[in-house]
Amino acid sequence: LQPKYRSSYRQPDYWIRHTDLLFQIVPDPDPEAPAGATVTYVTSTLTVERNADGGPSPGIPNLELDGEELTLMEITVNGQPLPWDGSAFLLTAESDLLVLGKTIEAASAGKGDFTLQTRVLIRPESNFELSGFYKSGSAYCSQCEAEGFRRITYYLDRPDVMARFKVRIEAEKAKLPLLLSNGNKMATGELDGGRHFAEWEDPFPKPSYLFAVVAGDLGSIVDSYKTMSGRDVRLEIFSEHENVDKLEHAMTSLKKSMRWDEDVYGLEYDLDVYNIVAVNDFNMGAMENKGLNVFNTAFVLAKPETATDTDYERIEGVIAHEYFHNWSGNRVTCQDWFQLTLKEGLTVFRDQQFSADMGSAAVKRIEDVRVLRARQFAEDSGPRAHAIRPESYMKMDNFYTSTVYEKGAEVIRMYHTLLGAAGFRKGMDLYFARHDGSAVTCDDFRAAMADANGKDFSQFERWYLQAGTPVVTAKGAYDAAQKRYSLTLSQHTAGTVGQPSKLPFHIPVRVGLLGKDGRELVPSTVLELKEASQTFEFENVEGGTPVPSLLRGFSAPVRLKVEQSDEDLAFLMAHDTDSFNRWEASQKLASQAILAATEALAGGGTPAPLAPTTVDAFRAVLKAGLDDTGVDRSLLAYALSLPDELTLLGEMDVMRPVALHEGREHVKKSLAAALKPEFMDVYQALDKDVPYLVTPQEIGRRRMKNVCLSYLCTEKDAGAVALAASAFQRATCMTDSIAALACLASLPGPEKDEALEIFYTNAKGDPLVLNKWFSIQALADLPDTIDRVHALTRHPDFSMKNPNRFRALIGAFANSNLARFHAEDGRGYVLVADMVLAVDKLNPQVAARLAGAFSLWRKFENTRRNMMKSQLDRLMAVGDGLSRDTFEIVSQSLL
Ligand code: B3K
Ligand code: ZN
Repeated sequence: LQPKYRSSYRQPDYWIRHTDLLFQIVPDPDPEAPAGATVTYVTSTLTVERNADGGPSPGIPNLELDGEELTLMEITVNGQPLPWDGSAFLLTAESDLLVLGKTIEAASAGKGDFTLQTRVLIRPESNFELSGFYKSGSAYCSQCEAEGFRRITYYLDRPDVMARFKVRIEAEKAKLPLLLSNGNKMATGELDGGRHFAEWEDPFPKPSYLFAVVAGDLGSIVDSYKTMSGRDVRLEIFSEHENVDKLEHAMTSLKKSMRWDEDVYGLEYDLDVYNIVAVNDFNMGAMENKGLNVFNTAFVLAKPETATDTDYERIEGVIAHEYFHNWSGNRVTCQDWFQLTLKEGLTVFRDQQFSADMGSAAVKRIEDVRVLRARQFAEDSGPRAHAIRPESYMKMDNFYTSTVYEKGAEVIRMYHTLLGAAGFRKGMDLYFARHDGSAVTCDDFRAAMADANGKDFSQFERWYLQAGTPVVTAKGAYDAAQKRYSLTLSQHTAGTVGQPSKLPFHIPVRVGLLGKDGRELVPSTVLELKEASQTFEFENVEGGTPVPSLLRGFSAPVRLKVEQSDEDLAFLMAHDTDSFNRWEASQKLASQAILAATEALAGGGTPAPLAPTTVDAFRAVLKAGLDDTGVDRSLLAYALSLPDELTLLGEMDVMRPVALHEGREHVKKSLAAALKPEFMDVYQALDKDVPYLVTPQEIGRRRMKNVCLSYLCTEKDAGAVALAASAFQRATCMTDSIAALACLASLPGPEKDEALEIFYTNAKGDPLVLNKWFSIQALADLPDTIDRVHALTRHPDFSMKNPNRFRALIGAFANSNLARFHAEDGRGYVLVADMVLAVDKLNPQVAARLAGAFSLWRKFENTRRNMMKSQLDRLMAVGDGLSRDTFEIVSQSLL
């Protein structure tokens, strides 16, 4: 289990310039095989070329091709079959390589250029890892990023090897009428025995991770798009036939994305077709294969009865994300996998900008920061902390992390903040002009930003080198006589595993100053904090001590420490001109109250009553919700939503999840009690029976209404049950139905089980709706949640083979029901470790991700710390029986 290091990057000794593939899906020749079973033969013809200038090895070195779970049937060089006596090639079982040595020298007259053909047998039907070529439902599909192509054929499976691909697929026509691959369709035709074929050609050289192939019997919707230069692109989205009525939103989102990338970045689509295929079994959200995206159904299918507002928003975002990859990822790709954030951080930033433009920028920013704080801050504070450009990995799939993606996007956002929109665009233009068609590095991106703007980004490199979340401390002082306000900003980043000390980062801190009357005295300005500590002076500040509004829009991925009284926070909640910071003030006000209550409860005491300032501040938000003149109710809803438990846990020196849960419930109940009539008024005013529309106004209305409902259900009494049960019965869209069910599921009495049964029946087997049904129960705040989850693992609809279903139940429980996962008796830990072991045998990527639920064990109070550690030890003890993916996570967690 050798890790790979970023520092060991060398160019390959050989390039592959042309890759011709033949896929033959045929009946399984094994007489014992079940009826209808198939195997696939893949014949690959590669034009191999010696890397003349950059290849690290002298002479004619060995060619070592990656391969995993392949059965080699035939191999030829320049059309000549190679002998199988070990003299011409070598198959190394332990390292999964096909090695060609002396053969090359002879075949290429000492030049190193030749044609290699292999024919392998693969078994998509028993590929439960969902990497490589596999079956989902009745369709065959592929997932190659990061290193799945080697499970299809022997190859130089690394992103800097870019080839032109031609693909021919042959299959039984009746069962698999649809045959797709990347690029343009060149030919189709009939074959003997009811079989047919299709041939595809992708004119753009690409790395193997962007390859895709699909064969199935699917339905679709078709549309078209005229690009800014006037070319027509055929757009088609495929799904199982019964889901074709849920594709329209994805199509609309795709067309919006195409327009937006032209408008904002001048980037145009480059092929004549753009295909998207939705499959039910998928490890991640979606995949940006050139011209043929493959999506998890959860990120495509939507209709009001089956998808929530959040689903609609997420679909729009992910469709855009994969589309934007066509430039940031495909046209310009990564030199090696350590550079993953080059394409992912950049593309997440681009999809965030897009969603901001489609709806409300402030709402989008709040949603993104909530996720970053909950997930990425946690990752950064544990043993798996890594820089956005990691230094080593064992299994690349373990590095598709919140740090690489979401913090990576924050780093891109900081360029944007430091350069402004126009400067950032100049940098992007230069990046694409310099690197179109090549595989590059994060340093190349940074250089483009610097060179296009004449700006020094050398210190900025530390964001790529150092792990951990910086803590920025702010202290202000006002000199009334001089009318001068001085702001001292200091930064410190705690050591992380393997990186005990850190150098100061280059941090953009956007600030404004407000007068006591709410007027903006100093408008938003970006301070550049580069030293450990710096003081910034603001002159001519009139009207007494101002209230600073710091880190506006969350201008850097840091934790801000600043003394703010409840009064200042209430003031900012009401008056800050920066919408994000109005929300931020509400969160800080709530956090302070929750953490104080938690401390009291953990010490066996009773929490103090809520400060009247806090109650009044929340009352004002509720009152604003009654205003019908265009207020953004999503913003209000988020201001009313208390910070989530994972974020709050990260604020505690010693993590006490159950006390925290109780502290948070205490604050929520207190607010609900103090403002019951106000919550009820808003709830009733917004509880309208109107047609379902996915507009920011309507989403905001539902969001605010449902937040009120959740407050009104915190006191677990008969009134709450009646309210939630009625909301559930009256719901006419999934958003309202799931919001009501989520409340009901944590309340006592038989109503919840009745509602769950109705929900289950109404789902009529729809997999995405059933996922919600499982999640709601895993997230419930009930004394017997763990027993219910146990029982659900034996439910006929539960499956370890479907990642969505598995995560809906087990992932939700382990990552989002902290009080139950971390329950005193340790049963939550045992259950999750059991599940890691069970799923690891089928799907290591899914298992490894779940195992991450234990990684912060050192930060918990003693009892839990020991119990979590013993589950990690138990996983470690499996030894060779553990997948490399899970081994990497478990062993790192123990560091
Ligand atoms: N690039 C893919 C992720 C592939 C994950 C491989 N384990 C999706 C995306 O970020 O767009
Ligand atoms: Zn991506």
